[in-house]
Amino acid sequence: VPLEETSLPLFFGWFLLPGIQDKVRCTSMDFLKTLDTLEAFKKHLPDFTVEAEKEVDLEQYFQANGALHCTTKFCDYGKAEGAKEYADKPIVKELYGSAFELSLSALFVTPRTVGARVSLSEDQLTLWPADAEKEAVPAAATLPAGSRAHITLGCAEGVEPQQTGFDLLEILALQQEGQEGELVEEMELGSLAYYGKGRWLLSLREPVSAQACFSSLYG
Ligand code: 2AM
Repeated sequence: VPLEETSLPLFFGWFLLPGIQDKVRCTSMDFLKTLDTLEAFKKHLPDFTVEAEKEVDLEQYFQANGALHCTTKFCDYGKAEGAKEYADKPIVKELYGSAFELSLSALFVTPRTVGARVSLSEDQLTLWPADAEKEAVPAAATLPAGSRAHITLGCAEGVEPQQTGFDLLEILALQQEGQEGELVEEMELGSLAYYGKGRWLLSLREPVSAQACFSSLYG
């Protein structure tokens, strides 16, 4: 990469502090461990994986990637549209390096990704790019800003991390159309609903509050 292109990061986002990363990973593991033992999950297994398997070990199925974070703006070292404009925003410069409390309100699993939904506060939304939802899934264009905010917890083999945000938006678009999902089970962590095509959403009874630093990764 030429030097002039390295002045912008791969992405900006909130990076979870180490202690809370462990907690979120454990919560996610507990959820996956429970989910693949549920009768309802086994019943819908053909929607989840096309392979003629009778069982799936979700903890093995998803690969975890690096440090847990919630991407605000993917810059691709300046190659992504709007990257420089975002980096030059006064609010981005002002809040760079500041601490935040993110609220994790749900966990979701699809045949492609597992992630946590992040419910952004008004303050946090000032760092959210205006076009984040529009550039993603067409059906998501009318969802409120910040709907795509998430933490990728794992991806199935060969799946790109940006898929996690698309998967979340798909579920939220269904909710917006009035599909509440099929309530499957009250779990210790919250209520689990099924949205078809292998899509599962666990609304957390108690949102997980996660300390995070707004920063960027050069990678
Ligand atoms: P994620 O935010 O869903 O986890 C580095 O690849 C990071 O930037 C990952 O966290 C990834 O996905 C995010 N990312 C990659 N490509 C992206 C894109 N086109 N739009 C938004 N985020 C992207």
